[in-house]
Amino acid sequence: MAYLNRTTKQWQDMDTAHHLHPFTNYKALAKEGSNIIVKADGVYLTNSDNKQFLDAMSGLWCVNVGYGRKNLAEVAYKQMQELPYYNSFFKTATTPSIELAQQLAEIAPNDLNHAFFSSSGSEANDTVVRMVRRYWDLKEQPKKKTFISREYAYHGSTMAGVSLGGMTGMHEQGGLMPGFEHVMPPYWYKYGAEMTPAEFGIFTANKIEEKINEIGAENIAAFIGEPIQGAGGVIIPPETYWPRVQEICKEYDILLVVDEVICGFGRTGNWFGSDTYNIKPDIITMAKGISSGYIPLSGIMVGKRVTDILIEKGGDFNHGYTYSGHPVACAVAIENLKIIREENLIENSSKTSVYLEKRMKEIAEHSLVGEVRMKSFIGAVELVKNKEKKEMFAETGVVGGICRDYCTENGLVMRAVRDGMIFCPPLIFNNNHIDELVEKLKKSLDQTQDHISKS
Ligand code: PXG
Repeated sequence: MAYLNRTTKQWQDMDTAHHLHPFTNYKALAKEGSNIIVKADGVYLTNSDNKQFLDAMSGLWCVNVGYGRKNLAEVAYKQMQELPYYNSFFKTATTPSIELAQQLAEIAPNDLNHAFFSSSGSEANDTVVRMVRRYWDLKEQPKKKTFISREYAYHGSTMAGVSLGGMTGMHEQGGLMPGFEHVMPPYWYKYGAEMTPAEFGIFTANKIEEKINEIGAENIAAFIGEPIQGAGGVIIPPETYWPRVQEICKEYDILLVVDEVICGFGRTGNWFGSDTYNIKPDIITMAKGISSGYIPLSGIMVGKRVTDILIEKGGDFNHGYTYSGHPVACAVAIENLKIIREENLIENSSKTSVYLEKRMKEIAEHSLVGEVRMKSFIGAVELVKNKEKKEMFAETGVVGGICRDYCTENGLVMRAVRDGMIFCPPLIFNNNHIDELVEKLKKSLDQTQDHISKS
């Protein structure tokens, strides 16, 4: 493509001059310049200097089927020629959106049989807030408006998304609306030292009950949580957590919303994280892996408890997006689901994760590593100041950032969340890729160790 004929320096200068990146320190980026990614195939990325990177993050937790899938491009090309756009407003629909909704109903957990589509995880969570509040209005309990979520939760960057989320750095930047409360997450390594994981699971679930009692159940609309908190640092809950959360939601009559944006579509060894943890949600949020990031698409799946009321008593639901049920995005998602099914990617990745876990045990031995935690194809390597004492670094995020930069230098893409090194590889990762990941990560950990012992 013509626009590829520029030098890296030219791209970087143009980028600095005209492009505001998400979640970025602009001054720092202008000094360093962006890493310009120009192509990708399988599990490898290539930048504008022709350097290759093993992508252990599936892009941004989304390219579940890997890069370079011609089928997905062909389906988009065909759909664009046949019907590039039409909406689902005013009593119309398109065939890909109907087909996708039906296929999602088949794989979704519990009795989630209806899809509402949008284009990003944030928009999908905005839909959740509006639909849940509408539900309680229709049930004639209009005071039930407040959402309970967790600290370190990430549910998006729109106003509802950021409020649902528990990132204080985002709240501080004009983010937190009233009606959103946050409780302690089941982050055992950081907070649970004095308890067994099982005790800590109950302890943190009970934080939700405490919050309900503080605010009053008559004011609480829903609890929202990811099965495993992804962008919060891959916080894997003890097995006792979700059963107790579900008991609490039932007891106090509040809806349970499960954000499957990262955990969905095979990430944890099943179609959904809800399957892995035996969660029976009233609503789930989906994005990312639904289209493997080839095209923006998101949505929510809604269960009978909500749809019965919405359909029977609701009248007009005054909510929707121009691109809700976009035919090209839905066609790509249908093909993406077909790839996942036909290549047995969920079962295969779950089997491959046994080898990943075995090799990650070697990483856990490293003197910088406090623990490695993982579930199938998502995990974190927690870097610590003192392994024996489980002591974390006083200034959070510095060492993680250093290690991430060494990884990049060594041709490995990992994400640092605070001082946790995250892996979330495409489901097509094989044993050779895992060996490469482990070798490059070991080298980066050694370099990080050297770096901090010198400074
Ligand atoms: N829910 C969850 C669980 C997510 O991880 C969203 C909602 C919002 O999706 P959109 O499509 O609006 O971005 C996400 C997104 C990171 C990072 O740095 C993670 C996400 C987005 C951007 C950066 O790890 N997750």
